[in-house]
Order: sequence, then C-alpha cells, then structure tokens
Amino acid sequence: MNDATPIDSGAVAAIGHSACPHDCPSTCALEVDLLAHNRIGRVRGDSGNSYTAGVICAKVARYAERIHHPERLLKPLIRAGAKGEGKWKEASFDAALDLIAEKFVKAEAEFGSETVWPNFYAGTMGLVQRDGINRLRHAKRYSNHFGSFCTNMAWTGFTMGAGALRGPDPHEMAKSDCVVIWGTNAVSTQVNVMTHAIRARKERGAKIVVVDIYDNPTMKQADVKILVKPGTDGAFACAAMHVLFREGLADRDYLNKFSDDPAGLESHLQTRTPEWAEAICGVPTSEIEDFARLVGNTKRTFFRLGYGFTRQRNGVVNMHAALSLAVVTGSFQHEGGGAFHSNSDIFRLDKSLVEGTRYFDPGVRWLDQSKIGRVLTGDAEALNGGPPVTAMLIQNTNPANVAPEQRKVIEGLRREDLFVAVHEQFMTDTAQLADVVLPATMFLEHDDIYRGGGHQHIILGPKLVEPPEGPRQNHDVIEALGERLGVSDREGFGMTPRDHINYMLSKRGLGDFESFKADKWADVQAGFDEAHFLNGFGHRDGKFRFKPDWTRTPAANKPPKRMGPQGPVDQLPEFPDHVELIESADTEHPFRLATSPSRSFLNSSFAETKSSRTKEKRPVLMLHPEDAAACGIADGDRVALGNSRGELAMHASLDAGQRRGVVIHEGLWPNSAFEGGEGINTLTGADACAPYGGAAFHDTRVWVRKA
Ligand SMILES: Nc1nc2c(c(=O)[nH]1)N[C@H]1C(S)=C(S)[C@@H](COP(=O)(O)OP(=O)(O)OC[C@H]3O[C@@H](n4cnc5c(=O)[nH]c(N)nc54)[C@H](O)[C@@H]3O)O[C@H]1N2
Ligand SMILES: Nc1nc2c(c(=O)[nH]1)N[C@H]1C(S)=C(S)[C@@H](COP(=O)(O)OP(=O)(O)OC[C@H]3O[C@@H](n4cnc5c(=O)[nH]c(N)nc54)[C@H](O)[C@@H]3O)O[C@H]1N2
Ligand code: SF4
Ligand SMILES: [Mo]
Repeated sequence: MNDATPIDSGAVAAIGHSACPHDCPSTCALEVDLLAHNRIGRVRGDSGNSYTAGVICAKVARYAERIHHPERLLKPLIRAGAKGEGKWKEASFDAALDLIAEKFVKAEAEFGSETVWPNFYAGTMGLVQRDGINRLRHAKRYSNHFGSFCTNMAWTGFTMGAGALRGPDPHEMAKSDCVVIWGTNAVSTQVNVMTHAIRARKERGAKIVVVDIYDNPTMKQADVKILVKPGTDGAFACAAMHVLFREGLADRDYLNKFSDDPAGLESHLQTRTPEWAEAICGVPTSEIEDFARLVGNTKRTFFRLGYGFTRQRNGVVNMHAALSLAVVTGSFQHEGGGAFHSNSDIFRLDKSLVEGTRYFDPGVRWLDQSKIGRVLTGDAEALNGGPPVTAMLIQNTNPANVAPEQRKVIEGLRREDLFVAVHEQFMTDTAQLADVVLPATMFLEHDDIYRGGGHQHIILGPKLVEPPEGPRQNHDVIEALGERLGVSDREGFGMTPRDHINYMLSKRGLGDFESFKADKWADVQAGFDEAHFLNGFGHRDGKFRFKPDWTRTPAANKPPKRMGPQGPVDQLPEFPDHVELIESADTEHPFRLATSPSRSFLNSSFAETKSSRTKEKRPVLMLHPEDAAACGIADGDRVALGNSRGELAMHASLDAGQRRGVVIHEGLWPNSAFEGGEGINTLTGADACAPYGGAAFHDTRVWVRKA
C-alpha cells in the first residue's frame, strides 16, 4: 500500500449514505466522506446497519482511488484503427449514440431483431442501472440474455432441495455454536460473514469449520479445516450423512415430518462410507467422522454455503448434498442453526417496469452469456436457432476477460462484421475491442437501489457527488437509445431512476426514495418459522427433497423454457451423491485448476487501482510443494500451464496448502497482465453444467511445467 495514491482526507463537508454496488453477497451499507460536490474521501461501513456492522473490505474503503482515477473514461470514443489497435477518435455523446442506433437499425434490417444482443452483467448490482438494458431488449425484441456466469449451480442445487432461495436470518450466525463456512472464501469475498461467525466464537466459544480446496484466508481462521479435492463435496457430505445415520445423530422425527424420503436416503447412504469418500475427496475417514459428530451433536450449527464450491460441473449436486446434510442433523429447528446460501427470494421487488418484462416475447431466442465465445464465432448450437450476432451493446460486464473460452471470445469480438458498443468506466479488455466506447458514471454519481443477497436489507444508493464531465449513467444511455430506436413511448421508458425506485418500493409497501433517504435501508427478513422452514419447505407439499426431480422442479433461476435443461442431465443422481461429471485429471493433464477470486480485485474490477495491484503483486500459480518438486519447479519459478483451450505462463507459489494434484490461480487479472496477453479464462470451459446451465470456473484440467 505504500506506493498507492494517498486517499484525500481533507476537510469532510458532509457524510453521505450509500450501498456497495459491486457483485458481492455482503452488499454493505456505506458511509462516505464527501469533501466537495465532486470529491469523496474515505468510505466506511455503516455501523448502524446490523449486518455490515461497520466493517467493509479494504478495496471499497479506498473507493476514492477508483472514482477519482486518472484513467477513467471521460469521452465517447469511436474506433479509428483496426479492432483492438487502440486508435480512437473522440466524439460527442450524441454522435456516438446516433452511430449505435444506426448500426442496430442496419443490422436488424439485414438479419432481424435477434441479431442484436444487449449483453450485461454485474458491474453494478443496482436494479435500475443494471437491469434497465432489458427494457430496451424486450421493447426491440433483441436476443434474450441468459445470465449464467454466477448463480446457476448454487441456486439450482439449493432450490431443488429447499424449494425456495432463502433461509435463517444471517445474523443468527452470531448465535451459533458451530459455523460451517462451506466453499466460500468469505474473508476475501464477503467479509461480513466473518464478522458474525467470529462473534459466535468470541461470545459463545463456537467452532468455525471451513470446507474448501485450499488453505485460503478463510481457512486460515478456522478451528477445523476440511480440505476436499475440487468437485468432491458431494462425497464428503454423503459420508458425513452416513455417519449421522449410523451413529443415531440423524433427527429422524424431523426428517419424517419435513422430508420426502428419509428411509430411501438412509438406505442409499449405506455404501457411502467415510472410506468410500476418502478415496474420492481426500479427507481422511477420521476427519469425516469427527466432522459428522461435531455437527450432529451441535444443534446450533449454521451451514453458510457459498458459491465457490458449486463452480464445478457437478456443482448443483454438491450444493444439494451439502444442504441435505444440514437437513439430516435437524439444524433448521434451532436458532443459530440451519443452512443459508442466499436470500434472493425474499425481496420481491416488482421489476416489470424497469425491465420491460411486460412486453417480453417468449418466442425471441436466448443466448447464454457463458457461451459468448461460441455465439460470436458462429457455433450453431450456441446461436440457438437464430441469426448470427452482428451488433451488441455491452454494459456492466467485461466478457473479454471474465467469460470462459477466452480465445473464442476474443476471436469473436474481433470479427469485422460485428459492431460492438461498450459502456464502461475504464478501458477494459472488452472496451479495447469495441467499435464505440461510452464513458459510464460510478455508483456515487447516480441513483439506485440494491438488495443484499447475503443478508436481508434493501439499501438505497442515492447520487452523492457530481460525475466528472463526460460519463453518463446506464439509465441515460438506455433511454437515449430507446428514443433513437423508436420505443421511448413504451411503458417503463421516460421515467427517471427515482421514478423506478419509487415504483419498486411503493409496490412492495416499503416507502419511497425519500423515506429511504431518511431510513437508509429496510429489513425484509421473514419471521423465524418461515425462515427456518418450520412451516414447511418451499415445495407444495412442504417437504425437503432428498430426491429432486432435476429437470422438473422449478428453480429460482430457472432458465427460459425455450432453452430447456442443459448439460448431461441424465447423469444426475437420484439421491445426494458424488458424480464424476467434473473435468477429471488424466495423464496428459494431471492437475485440476481452480480460478478463485482474489481479495483485492472484485471480478475484473479494481485491477485498475494501484493499491489492489500492489497487493496482488502478479499472476501466480499455487502448487503443492511435492507436485512442484516432481516437476522440478521451485518457488517463484516461471511456469507454463495449459490444456486443449490454450496455454499461459505465470510464476509459481508453493504455500497454498491444497491437496496434491490441485493448482490454484487467484484473481481475474487483466489479460495484459500475462505475457501473451491472454487471461486465465483462456483455460476454462463454456460447456453448460447440468441441469440448468452455468460455467464451471473452478473445474479445469491442466498440464503444468517449468517454463
Ligand atoms: N474480493 C473479491 N470478492 C468477491 C469477488 C471477487 O472477485 N473478489 N467476486 C464476487 C462474486 S461475483 C461472487 S459470485 C462471490 C463468490 O464468492 P464465494 O462464494 O466465496 O466463491 P469463490 O470465491 O468463487 O470460491 C470460494 C472458495 O471455494 C473454493 N472452491 C473451488 N472449488 C471448490 C470445491 O469443489 N469445493 C470446495 N469446498 N471449495 C471449492 C475456491 O477455491 C474458494 O476458496 O464473491 C464476490 N466477492
Ligand atoms: N476464471 C474465472 N472467471 C470468472 C469468475 C471466477 O471465479 N473465475 N467469476 C465469475 C463470476 S461469479 C462473475 S459474477 C463474473 C463477473 O463478471 P462481470 O460482471 O463482467 O465483472 P465485474 O468486474 O464485476 O464488472 C464488469 C464491469 O462493469 C463495469 N461497471 C461497473 N459499474 C458500472 C456501471 O454503473 N455502468 C457501466 N456501464 N459499467 C459498470 C466495471 O468497470 C467492470 O469493468 O465473472 C465470472 N468469471
Ligand atoms: S465489495 Fe463486498 S465486502 Fe467490500 S464493501 Fe462491497 S459489499 Fe462490502
Ligand atoms: Mo459472481
């Protein structure tokens, strides 16, 4: 941090209140030092918000570095050389928007409306600025967008079992006697989980158990470390359930009342012994037994299930298995007990106006964002029965960096017959390949509203400072394009962000923009019985499904009907199990690579700030020391790694504490941070996970050698 830009701590004129807009389950309530009408100082966690509890991550505390960054995009740019050459000419916003509209009209005239693909994701999680692009899409009948990068396997696995995507109040973690942090690197990715878990340890002597594939910053804080091999959590969970049944620690009365087939599960688990699991997941039999006894005897066990362990081709099954374990112990009946993954079901804000869902046409083809490389290189399956994509608006996402099968993504974005407009804050890997770049505002410069996936608050993020001259908010770009493309009279257009916020809040009976300005947030957590599923689980019969109907049970993120089930659905198991759907190692590719988030970047964001880059140092491959020795690799050596999708070079680091055969690369470094100019997603695959799609970012086989 020593050589980072100092944060201006000059006189604080006022304190503003906001929410962190980034794609992080913590969605922190923020206090922002306002130094001038266009300048911020420090950002802090709001201590008045019970979940944030005054704690935020270092990268957002230093937001001044990002918002006042000298490299922010300020002017619309039109490509003046070859794609990616870096030659631009500046344009007025009107001229740039005119050009985009002209290209969209032309593309539509030639190929039909589905040739235009508005593409977006999670740069900001604000409902107005993120989701408004769908209003333009639906009004124009442009191609639909299947957002499969992140939540699919996790949400599907959870909902298949519980019938809903919600759970016990996350604050209850502090009232637990055992907190199992499973497949989430919370210290790095959602720091507030640690606040509440550590409170339980301090105040109640609770044990913190971490289930992960390497000794990451979260596992370093654990009392019990369970180190599984990637993609084997199902085996571990099944063996733990086996022990629970065998030793009389399963809550049979509860199971008879609240689950579909406990007897079937018990008999299925007969052969899922700890010895069976040890051979698959690498966790010694005695550790599996000790873990099962700990959670079986500790009524108040809170299972905090993350996203990371579901980024495997069998991730849905593993999430469902971990959740099933929490049901077998009966943990849901107790305060401080149960399993929590996401509260996304509880918010129920009406987005029909902001997203224009009222004029959504189910006949329009869908494109899977994870398959953007295949889509843009003309793969017929990925094009899903529609025309080639020849025009795009990309807002709020950086697919040239974050999407799998990166070589195809780049090849596609370079196509001469593809027109790409990118609305961005920085010259990202994606923006570099655009035809038109539009500068975007940041969250403190526009109005929006946010939901906390990892907790239960809806938080207002009003405009607090003036943007520099140039950048416009996403909402304004969508409105301006709506006008130029002849849909501005459609319902939902012509409203301000505040109008949208007022509509969503008032329909939910939660007040409006002004009342939220005073109250800052609303807590919409369900009552105890509902949250703990004591009135029944979310399925019609109220029963938890140990035997999910993988392709028929409705899921929270159910893919559009027209896309249907995805991936090898016929290989999904009847009961919780280990299924070898993963990209297993083989003789040519003896290592399994996980590409886990780093602490100082947030997806591809913050890689532009000096303090984050300084902390992350350089792209690194974490190897087991014995694996390294076998390959003749020493700490700090340059290594090459690759598979059929491509290859990369980086430096070795030997202290990750994973099992043999597992290698880890942390962080979405910009592609240019690697020697060859290709990023980590060169190695990851875009094949869909069963049954409802999603990208298996942590499930990649590779070879590794000294470079
Ligand atoms: N600092 C920072 N914070 C972030 C992000 C970021 O990039 N940086 N990204 C944000 C986003 S978009 C999301 S979705 C969340 C994700 O946050 P998390 O839910 O924490 O998910 P990951 O960080 O992807 O992975 C969590 C851990 O799971 C491990 N893991 C991988 N495969 C397996 C497996 O098979 N089994 C087990 N048990 N563990 C496995 C990973 O190595 C990692 O240590 O974080 C958000 N917060
Ligand atoms: N290898 C590997 N790949 C991954 C992952 C992984 O763990 N490993 N994680 C995956 C996951 S979970 C996710 S969610 C995706 C995330 O993928 P993205 O959503 O693409 O990632 P972000 O970096 O969060 O945001 C993208 C861009 O949005 C911009 N942005 C922010 N706010 C605004 C705004 O208000 N307006 C506009 N126009 N732009 C804005 C930022 O500058 C940033 O460049 O990545 C996925 N890719
Ligand atoms: S990135 Fe996550 S932990 Fe950091 S301030 Fe935002 S919501 Fe909080
Ligand atoms: Mo994500």
